[in-house]
Amino acid sequence: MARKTFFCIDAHTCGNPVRLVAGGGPILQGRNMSEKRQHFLREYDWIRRGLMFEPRGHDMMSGSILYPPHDPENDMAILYIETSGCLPMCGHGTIGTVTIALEEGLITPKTPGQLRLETPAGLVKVRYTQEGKKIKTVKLTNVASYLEAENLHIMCPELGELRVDVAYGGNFYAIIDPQEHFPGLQAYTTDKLIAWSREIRQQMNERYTFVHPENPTITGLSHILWAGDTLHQTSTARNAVFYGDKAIDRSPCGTGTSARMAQWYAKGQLKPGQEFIHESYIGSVFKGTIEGETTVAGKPAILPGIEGWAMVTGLNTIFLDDEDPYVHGFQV
Ligand code: PYC
Repeated sequence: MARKTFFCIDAHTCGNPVRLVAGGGPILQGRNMSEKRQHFLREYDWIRRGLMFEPRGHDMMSGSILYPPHDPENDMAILYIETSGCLPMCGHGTIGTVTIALEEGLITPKTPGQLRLETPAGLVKVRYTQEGKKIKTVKLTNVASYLEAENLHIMCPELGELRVDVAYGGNFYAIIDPQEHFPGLQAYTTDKLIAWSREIRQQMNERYTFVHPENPTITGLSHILWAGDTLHQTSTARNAVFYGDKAIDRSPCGTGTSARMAQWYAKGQLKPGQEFIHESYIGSVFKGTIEGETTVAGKPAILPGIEGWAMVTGLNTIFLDDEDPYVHGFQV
């Protein structure tokens, strides 16, 4: 019998789960997190599937594994694991991971109140606030985010032809604003949004190629962001972000918020100094800001600031046992 044990700490960021693997993660080869991600995908993806999919996880499950930084100036390095795969970057995952790591004493920041994190998509800087042992807010400055393409057209079952923009915020997003054609998000059930998203993602990836111009390991459109009416008057916009095969993000989605801000910025609808309060499908909120302006392969880009909060929910020691027919998880 071979049984692997993973010591996990669970949390949620504004409603979306984060499972931090604090012990039991594999030793990975690579000079940076992008290379380590490739090694993980080649040899250890069974760990992701076992810890994220049913029966140990569920459709929305998302998590991370911590590694020592490659550059001694930085505080830690993060690998993201999720039902959707091994993301280059995950915003809600970062907010949850930072909260867990600080509250549970997994890291000691070089500078109190600040962290420098190596992610597969690049360096992410963090500022956090604390009351006693509790982390109250985590604000990350994400990787450069930009509008990749606009006014693409795609056929959606039932909704017909839709206009789609594609933006990068650490992952590639198709951004669809159904209000241009139909009433707001509340008009659709999650089952419909999920089924349409799966179909649209497949069509988009068959028809177009998405590769990050500065990191060719970041490829493919993985997420669909449906824009919609806000629930609260104080919010700027609301979304339902689809990922994996059956997930709608319960948080406002950090990389999705970054992509949406980059889209608005490129169209002149968002300027440095303006806040972008982004609501999730369940009404939880991230505060978005523009922390810097830059370019990616000649395209105007921003460094999005994303602020949110997370709550640690418990400790979870998980076994992956070879005798279990569902050791590597399943999806229905
Ligand atoms: O917060 O970036 C995010 C994210 C990606 C997938 C789910 N959440």
